[in-house]
Amino acid sequence: KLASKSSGQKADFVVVANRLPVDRVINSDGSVDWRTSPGGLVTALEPVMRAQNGAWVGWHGAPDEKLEPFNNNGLELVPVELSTHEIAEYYEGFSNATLWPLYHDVVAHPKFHREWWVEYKKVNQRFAERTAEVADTNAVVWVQDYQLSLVPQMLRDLRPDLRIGFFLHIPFPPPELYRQLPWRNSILRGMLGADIVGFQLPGGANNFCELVRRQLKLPVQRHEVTMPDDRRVLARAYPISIDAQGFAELAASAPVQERAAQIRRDLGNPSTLVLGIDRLDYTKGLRQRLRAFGELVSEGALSPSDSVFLQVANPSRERVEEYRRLRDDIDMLVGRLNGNVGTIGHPPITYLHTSYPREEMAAMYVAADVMMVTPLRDGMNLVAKEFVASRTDNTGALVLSEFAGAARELKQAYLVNPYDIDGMKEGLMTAIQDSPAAKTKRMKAMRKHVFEHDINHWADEVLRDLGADL
Ligand code: GDG
Repeated sequence: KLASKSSGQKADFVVVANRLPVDRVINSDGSVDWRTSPGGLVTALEPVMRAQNGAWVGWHGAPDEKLEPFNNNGLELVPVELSTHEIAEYYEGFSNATLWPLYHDVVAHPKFHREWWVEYKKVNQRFAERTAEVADTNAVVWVQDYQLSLVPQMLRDLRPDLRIGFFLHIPFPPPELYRQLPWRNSILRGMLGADIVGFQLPGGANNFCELVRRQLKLPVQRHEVTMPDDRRVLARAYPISIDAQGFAELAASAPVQERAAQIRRDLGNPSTLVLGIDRLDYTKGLRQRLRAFGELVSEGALSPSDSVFLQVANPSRERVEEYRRLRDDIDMLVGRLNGNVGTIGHPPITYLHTSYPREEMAAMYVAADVMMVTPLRDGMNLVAKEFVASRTDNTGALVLSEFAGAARELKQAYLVNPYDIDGMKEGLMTAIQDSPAAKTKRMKAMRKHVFEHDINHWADEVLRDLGADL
């Protein structure tokens, strides 16, 4: 039986997420290393993990492989094994082809398969069991995201002594949509196993409370649910953020500044560089954004000889059918637009289907004149905040979808409705043509907000409510 932590000790603070925050690298001599993936969550929680004798429970990324707990750079990692079949049904199926589209306004059709649900329950139970083994008496456990929404109650059944938090990184949909889910009540009950249920926006917390009231007939007052045994569950918003300081420092560094200048030169020194960076996902509004830009070029509002749209799409969920189709659609759309409106040496769209190191991302944020973040629905969208943090000289403009969680905070962005192609064209043109003074005023206000509400602020709020603050 797998022991608790690699040291044999139990943990006072446990993060539970589908993935461990590390990637395996095989060195040329065949030895194995684990590289910490540079997510905001790890950055924010690392100090707490160290100070509180923490552990992270999650899948290590390879199918059909059982690993013992191990320590990497002072982070205690507890792997959960997943079979190929479970990855297909729990992860690619129920998580990413049922819950993901359902929670994002059904912009793609959610698939409901009873076999997937069986695997989802089974895997959630395994995560709960592994966590129960690792957590010390009265420990604080923080469960992340839609892949693990049953874990809070499963864990409470095993370990009623624990203090449990749950955070949903994606939107929580309106009752009218959520109620389509055949397993709607089970998922609500799963989440209610936590003491604190966190959402990106107050709207998500409201939707949840409304459903709990309607579906489970539980009393809810001021975002506090009273359970049949009188236990209280608090549902509220904790808008996630980024390591703003870290991004600003990286962006201002000499190598990144030089690289940014190089990127502009490589693109032919356009007078307008428009940037998009997204995971290749149908929620991100890539089609609409490309169409809006393409129309502006073909109508002559933007000239292909001095306007460039740089779109980076990170490969994502490539085994899910909908994502494969999306990739083909985007390939075709980019090819068609460049074919229609490009001139020799000036394809207006530079499309890159790949991912980059953080330094390169920062250089792109610095190089751009306008950043377009136009999801059809997005829990928060960290790219928008990273762009803002990177603009240390207060230049540049952000075109932002009203349907990104970030729009609630970044009110000085050029806000657009991504379903409205004409509105998006107008928004982009305004962002390009506005006076530098107007742009600086907006950028300053957004930067102030992001620096005052960074990832540490977010983690502090959640951990305080969980009673785990330092
Ligand atoms: C989910 C929710 C919510 C992207 N490309 C590269 C790269 N990235 C990094 C970005 C950013 C992150 O990935 C993407 O975060 P987003 O928030 O934009 O989007 P999701 O992946 O959909 O995240 C979202 C988020 O969870 C957090 O709660 O905001 O709403 O959907 O940090 O910089 N990083 C590197 N290379 C890349 O090519 N290194």
